[in-house]
Amino acid sequence: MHSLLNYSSRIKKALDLGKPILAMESTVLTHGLPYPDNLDILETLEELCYSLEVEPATIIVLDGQLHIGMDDQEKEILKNKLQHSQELNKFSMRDIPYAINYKKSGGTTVSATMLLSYKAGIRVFATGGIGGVHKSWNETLDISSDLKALSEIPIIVVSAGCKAILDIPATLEVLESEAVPVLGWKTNEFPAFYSQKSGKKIDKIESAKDVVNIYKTIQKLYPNPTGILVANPVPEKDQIPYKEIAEHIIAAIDEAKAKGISGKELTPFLLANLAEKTAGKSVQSNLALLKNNVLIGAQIAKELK
Ligand code: PSU
Ligand code: MN
Repeated sequence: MHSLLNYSSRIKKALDLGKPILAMESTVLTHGLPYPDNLDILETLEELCYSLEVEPATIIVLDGQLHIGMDDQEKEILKNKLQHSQELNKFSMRDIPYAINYKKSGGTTVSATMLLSYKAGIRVFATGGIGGVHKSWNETLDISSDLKALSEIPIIVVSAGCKAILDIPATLEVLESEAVPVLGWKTNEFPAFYSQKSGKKIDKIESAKDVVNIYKTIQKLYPNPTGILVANPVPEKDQIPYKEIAEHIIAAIDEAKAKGISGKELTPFLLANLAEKTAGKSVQSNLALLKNNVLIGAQIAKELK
């Protein structure tokens, strides 16, 4: 086992016994969802994993310690920090060494979670939506390191596509350039997070077995194996059609620009702003798609065995 990592007792056991494990990120808890929804969703998602006989490994950094799976003790620490608004950062891949050195706490983004999952020997991870190319990319060069991680770390990531706050066509172009397979779960259409459809076509897969076959082929074939993005649309009843959310997105981006918000603050700002503008509808949709991604991630975790 890796010396920089702290495994929860359940994950240690699951790894020893070769039980299926599904990794989950924690930025969605610290920055993606408003309080107090973020307190409950961790339990909800973990319960869902248990009901599917898969071990959830929520990945988080607390006081400079890298946690692979959270025991009750870590959950208490997180709850306390959330309830008392103590410092919780947003850590992407490059922030991890700094966080260890200065004993910082924070949620791990998709890129950091992919890195730590890989180090821990976990091969599949469920999130809400990945980061990607921001609409302002030609002025700001704001491209999430989630895309770099997908191009370099051989982990299967299940997400509801990427948020419509991003430049979706440009995000798909980068994934294509980097040779990252983008596979639609029973669909030919790349989903747009809150919405089932983005208008962009992708390759369709039908089962967890298909994903695992493709994953195994990549390990045999690529000189530097990439990750895989499994794009799983939000359930129809929980979606916010793009037409409905588009005006809010444009307004949120304008507000961010006026306030000079950029860098790692941008995504959390836009998400919080949309939650406000849609009177919580975007949060409901976010919760539903997270659960939906855990369902598929769990199937893939089982198939990997
Ligand atoms: N999707 C969500 N909520 C989130 C994020 C994605 O539904 O909070 C987070 C993820 O952790 C993702 C990060 O990795 O936003 C991307 O941030 P940035 O654009 O700064 O790379
Ligand atoms: Mn960014």
